[in-house]
Amino acid sequence: MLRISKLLAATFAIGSLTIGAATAESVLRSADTHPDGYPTVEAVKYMGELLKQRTNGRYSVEVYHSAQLGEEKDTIEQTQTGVIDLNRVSMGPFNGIVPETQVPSLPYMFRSVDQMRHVMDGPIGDEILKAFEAHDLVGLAFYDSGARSFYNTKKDITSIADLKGMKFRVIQSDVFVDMVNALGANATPMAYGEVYSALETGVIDGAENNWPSFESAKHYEVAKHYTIDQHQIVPEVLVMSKASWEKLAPEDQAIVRQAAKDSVVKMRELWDAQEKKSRDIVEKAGVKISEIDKQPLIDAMKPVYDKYLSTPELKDLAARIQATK
Ligand code: GTR
Repeated sequence: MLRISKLLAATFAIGSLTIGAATAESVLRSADTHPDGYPTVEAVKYMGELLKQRTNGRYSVEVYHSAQLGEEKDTIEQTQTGVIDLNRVSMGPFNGIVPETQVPSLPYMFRSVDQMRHVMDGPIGDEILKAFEAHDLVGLAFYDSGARSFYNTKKDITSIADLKGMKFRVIQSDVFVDMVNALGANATPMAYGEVYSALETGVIDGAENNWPSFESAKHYEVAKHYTIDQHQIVPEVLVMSKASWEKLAPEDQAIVRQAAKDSVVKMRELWDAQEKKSRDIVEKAGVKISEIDKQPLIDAMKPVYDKYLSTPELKDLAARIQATK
């Protein structure tokens, strides 16, 4: 009885944790905008399984996929206040909160997905994870998001001039807004869940994302032109609410952190397979894929870099990323 009541007390102490009827286990609530089966959703579920095994069932994770807990901007706030325990989000919506996330979000900052993985797996990644702590969050691990490219409902884009005047939805981040505007197009920041109907009704001409998002959000049904410009390789991040974190015993904190790190390997396997599957689905559905010379786009980013690499620390972070093989 004592044991049960202790468990219950521990359970209630953690913001949104709920109680499993038979086991008195504590369930961490985790948010994700993507549908069930998407690599990020499956990776967090896997992390939850590891956590359950390693705490002998005391903790587990329930993933609320498909934006059930809200759009990314809102779920981030709820994670900061401890209403949501865990959150898997793109770095983009963190750009206005954690300045260090602006650097890996800059267009053409990484040369390849491999280089991005290498950077985020090393000391630079640890440093950026740590930066979340000043903002009521604990950075646990980075996931992948491949490369983001433009797609639209109107035409094939084969040169920078084709982007002129087109209206593209972007993540709610000034880095993304400035990137699109610097290319001569017009940026419309908007929540992910609104993009499909905005494309369909012509509120926007296009958006930008990786293959799995373009496919799973069904944007390809309405936007039939995809340009491989790969302007951003933006890592995704799994964060925990600091409020939830601080209620865990130190040994449980270590188990959570390790389970999150261990889920990265799983995520990458799933991601690599999903990119191929998603590209195949959209190609079969008749999406026209075009190539573009990236150099003029890279050159156009100079003012964006000047604006965001605004302190010696951020400049140094960028230089260290670029110097990593
Ligand atoms: C996806 C990312 C999501 C979300 C989405 C968007 O690539 O995985 O977390 O940020 O992009 O464009 O809103």
